[in-house]
Amino acid sequence: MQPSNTLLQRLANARLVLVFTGAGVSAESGIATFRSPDGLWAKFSPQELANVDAFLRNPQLVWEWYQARRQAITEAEPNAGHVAIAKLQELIPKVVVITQNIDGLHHRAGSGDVIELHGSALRNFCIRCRRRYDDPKFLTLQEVQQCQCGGFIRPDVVWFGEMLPTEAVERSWRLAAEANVLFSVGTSSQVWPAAELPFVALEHGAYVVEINTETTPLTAQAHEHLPFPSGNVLPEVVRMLRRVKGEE
Ligand code: BV8
Ligand code: ZN
Repeated sequence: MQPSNTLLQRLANARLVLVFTGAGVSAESGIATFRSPDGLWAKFSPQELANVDAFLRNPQLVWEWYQARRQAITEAEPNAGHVAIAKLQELIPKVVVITQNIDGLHHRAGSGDVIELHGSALRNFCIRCRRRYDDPKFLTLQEVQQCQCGGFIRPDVVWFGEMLPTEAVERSWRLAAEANVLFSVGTSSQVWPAAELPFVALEHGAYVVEINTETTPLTAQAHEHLPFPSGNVLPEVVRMLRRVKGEE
């Protein structure tokens, strides 16, 4: 697979590159995506677990689902795709990762500027008084815990029907309007308002490249669709860009 000359030129002249990611970028780290046949939502729909009513109705069930996912996250390692995204920082003046993932793998791969649109599974807070509970022991306790105020402690993620963090949204939409290139990597582009981001970049003249083994609602509008695993494509993009910039 060869990145196009157009993409390489755009990257070589870019001031700001955004990398918008979803569960697919972590698939090669062994973390289940949502919509694949054996994915997280194969057994139940997101509405059943990833929402506050489900948590209030059955806090232990939702807590256990997150403990199982956190177990997978702590055992996972960043893959070649995450690492390549971090390496882009050496070749482009400003690279910002805007992720829908809650696994923290972009940070662990070395990305220095990561916006978590849907929060992080590595943090918790009390649903009633919002006190933070970031002690790592909460990542492994199997019983859902209660705060001194009596409220249940929940993962610091954005559930369906919940607002995204305002500061994260404002900064992401502002960056999308300024970006020279936006990669959309490993996302089915179906969950809003996050899915709107690549379209905002398109409207403002960014060169939009989708890296996804499938097609999505973004594919038809993207300038390029690279239908390969992100762990293969992204290292190739970095290698070719190094050569173009004479840094190899
Ligand atoms: C809100 C965190 C309202 C928690 C998540 C109708 C129209 C528009 C919107 C709505 C609507 N009905 C309801 C809504 C709103 C709803 C929504 O969008 N629903 C969808 C289902 C239609 N959105 C919300 O509720 C949002 N909040 O709208 O608030 C509001 C407004 C005002 C005031 C108050 C409230 C909140 C949404 C956030 C939900 N939280 N995650 C957790 O993780 O547990 S969503 C979760 O799924 C992810 O974060 C991500 O955002 C989303 C989609 O998952 P993906 O990351 O894309 O993963 P997926 O498995 O789907 O796809 C993986 C892709 O990778 C595939 O395409 C595959 O081909 C590809 N792939 C796989 N392997 C590889 C690969 N690609 C490359 N390489 C590989 N190796
Ligand atoms: Zn509390």
